[in-house]
Amino acid sequence: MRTFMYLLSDMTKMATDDYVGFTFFVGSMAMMAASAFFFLSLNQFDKKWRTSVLVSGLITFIAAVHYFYMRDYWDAFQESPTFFRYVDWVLTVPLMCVEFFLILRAAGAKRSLMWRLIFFSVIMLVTGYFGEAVWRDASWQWGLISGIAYFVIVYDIWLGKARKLAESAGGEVLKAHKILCWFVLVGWAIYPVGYILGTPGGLFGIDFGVDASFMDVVYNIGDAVNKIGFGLVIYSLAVKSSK
Ligand SMILES: *C/C=C(C)/C=C/C=C(C)/C=C/C1=C(C)CCCC1(C)C
Repeated sequence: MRTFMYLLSDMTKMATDDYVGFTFFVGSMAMMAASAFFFLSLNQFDKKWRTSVLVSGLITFIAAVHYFYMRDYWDAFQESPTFFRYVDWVLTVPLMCVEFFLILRAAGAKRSLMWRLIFFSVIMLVTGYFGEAVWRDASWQWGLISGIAYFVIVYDIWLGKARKLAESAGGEVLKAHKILCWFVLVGWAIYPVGYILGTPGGLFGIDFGVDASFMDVVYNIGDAVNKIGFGLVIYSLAVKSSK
């Protein structure tokens, strides 16, 4: 409730050029709306699809809660809420990996595939956090390790085991898998771009001199597109497969 009061009382005070504050605000509302949408739709699906849509709702809901905090933090300190940002990601990105497992489970996906994706996503995020918040002097080295972990995930879903399972599943599952793969390849690539531009020296020591708050705008737009979009792909797969 406190958060909501803050949001209301600050709305009129928010500067018109505060793009970070604005995107935090819009982001939190979009994540909330998406969560309500996913949760309330659950009953219309066959049982085996409910978990997938439930996880979509959990992803946007966890993000919404973090967005309320991040918006307050930004409002109070005019500083990037990097810690909350990464806590949000470390909870939601592994859940996105779980989604790949859930849609491929009927085709025979093993838990080991899920844990492998989760493992690399955690490595990607923890090393990214080190480079962005802890050892900024070594930001490109940490960013590089993070990038390698990211490519392992991209490889697994595009060309590795997950791809083979999607092909053997065929039909709507294969279609959905392909769209999710594009989200990971293109939608997720927004984040390293934000990191490179917003963290001094983020790319082999090059300083792009971009204001750090720029990174927040990039991450906020990326989150909305990726989390809600990802969820909608799962939702539409569940709709089509439940008839
Ligand atoms: C909902 C949140 C999502 C989908 C967040 C995804 C984040 C990434 C794919 C971050 C990747 C990074 C790199 C590949 C290198 C630089 C450091 C990171 C953490 C920004």
